[in-house]
Amino acid sequence: MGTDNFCVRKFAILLNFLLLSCSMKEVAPPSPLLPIPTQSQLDWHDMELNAFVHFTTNTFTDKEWGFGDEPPSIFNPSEFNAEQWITTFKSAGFKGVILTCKHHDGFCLWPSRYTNHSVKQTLWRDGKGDVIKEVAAACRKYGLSFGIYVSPWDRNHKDYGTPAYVEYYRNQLTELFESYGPIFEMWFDGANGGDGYYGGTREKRSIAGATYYDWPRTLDLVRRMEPNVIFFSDAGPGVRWVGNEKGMAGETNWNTISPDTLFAGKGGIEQLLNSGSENGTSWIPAEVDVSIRPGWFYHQLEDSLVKSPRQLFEIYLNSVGRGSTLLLNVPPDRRGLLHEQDIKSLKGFRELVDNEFKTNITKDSEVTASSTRGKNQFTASLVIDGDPETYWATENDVVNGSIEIVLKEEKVVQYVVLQEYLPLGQRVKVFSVETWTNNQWTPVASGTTIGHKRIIRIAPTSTKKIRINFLEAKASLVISNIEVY
Ligand code: FUL
Repeated sequence: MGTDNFCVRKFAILLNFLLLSCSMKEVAPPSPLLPIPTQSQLDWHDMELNAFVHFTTNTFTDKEWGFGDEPPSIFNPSEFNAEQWITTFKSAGFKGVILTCKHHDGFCLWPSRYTNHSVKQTLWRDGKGDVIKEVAAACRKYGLSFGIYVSPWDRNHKDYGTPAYVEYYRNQLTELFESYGPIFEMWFDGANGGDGYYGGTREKRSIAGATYYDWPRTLDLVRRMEPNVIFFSDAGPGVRWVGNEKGMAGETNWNTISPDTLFAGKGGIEQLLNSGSENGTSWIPAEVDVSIRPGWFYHQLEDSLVKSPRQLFEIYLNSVGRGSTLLLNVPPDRRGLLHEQDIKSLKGFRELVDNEFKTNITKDSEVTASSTRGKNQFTASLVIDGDPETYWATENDVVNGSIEIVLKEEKVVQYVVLQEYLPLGQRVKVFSVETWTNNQWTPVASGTTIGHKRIIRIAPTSTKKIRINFLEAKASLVISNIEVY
């Protein structure tokens, strides 16, 4: 072998090595765009579907808000069966359940040490029953997370409005968190109608919503018992109210908001809660609470008004499909069972979701991007690898770009699902979707925010190519998942 040849080979090897090490060189991932979610909030986002259960003396009085003077004895479900609730929820795809342990009327579904206004005073299970215990146990058995709603407003308690009541409320929380955990979410709403039974005084009591409950201390107390609990209230701090009870997250739905001037029950901030704020200082995503019936509690007269599978599906698109978690209320009836009509709707809803999202047609498609961060590490095809931990990213200063998906063969497209990689913060402000139709790119949808998940429904279109344009963002793009159905 001549010296020249040897030199050429050596040079080629060196070049190869350089090229290889260059292409393998890791670039740093994008820096997080603050504020970002905690791990518990990320887990909450992933749940997507939770069930809400309203059950108390109201179920037996046909009321929505009990006055607080209801005799406990009226609470007497004839066929109470927590497993029926939880198995129904599980087959409908729900991941967690939040139960009204105490609603505004003050009746406790567990035998609280701090009041007699509870299941203790009922004929149900000879006064030895405990709804919370049975529901929490069924949740554990079937792998659902358990959460509690404990109304701060208590129309039964004689001390409501004084510091003694706040002590009572905290004692009850301690009792619940110590006996029935793990508890994934705690719900405290801001309703405060004023009048009530209040130990027989039957008067109107007003409280200063921003200060009376001294929430920071209560939250500290609870966090010591359950460090990962998600607190729901209008102002969070875990998740916020979505601003309506219709099942509608904002088309623009930021997970960020500035909570300093918000408090549960403040009122007049519904629009802000619905959309969040692009430059909000805290990560407090919106939770969409809505009932499968007109009321939150069971009323026989509403048996014919249970939302249909189609209506529930629309709610799903407007909540989960807009980056929120859906908390769907399904109230048990006087038997202590979920009603047949509700079960039928839930079943139909599940079938609809499974059917509409049956086959993700991005499998084996070709994915390219307008630009990519580094070489291969954040490449475009990661958006279809099914791994939520990998993502396509752009360089730091690139705040727009597009992804093109070429399908294996022409197919009818109806839904495009987009997800941002939330551990690095929410970024996209404007996007659009195009399909390749009649030999040109044709706009089929546009939107604003994406967040945890955005489901875009388009008129059924036969196409082989889809392009998603991320037109404006707060920072470089970080897209973890794209699905097409
Ligand atoms: C509201 C309450 O007043 C309703 O009764 C229901 O519990 C709903 C989920 O929250 O604030």
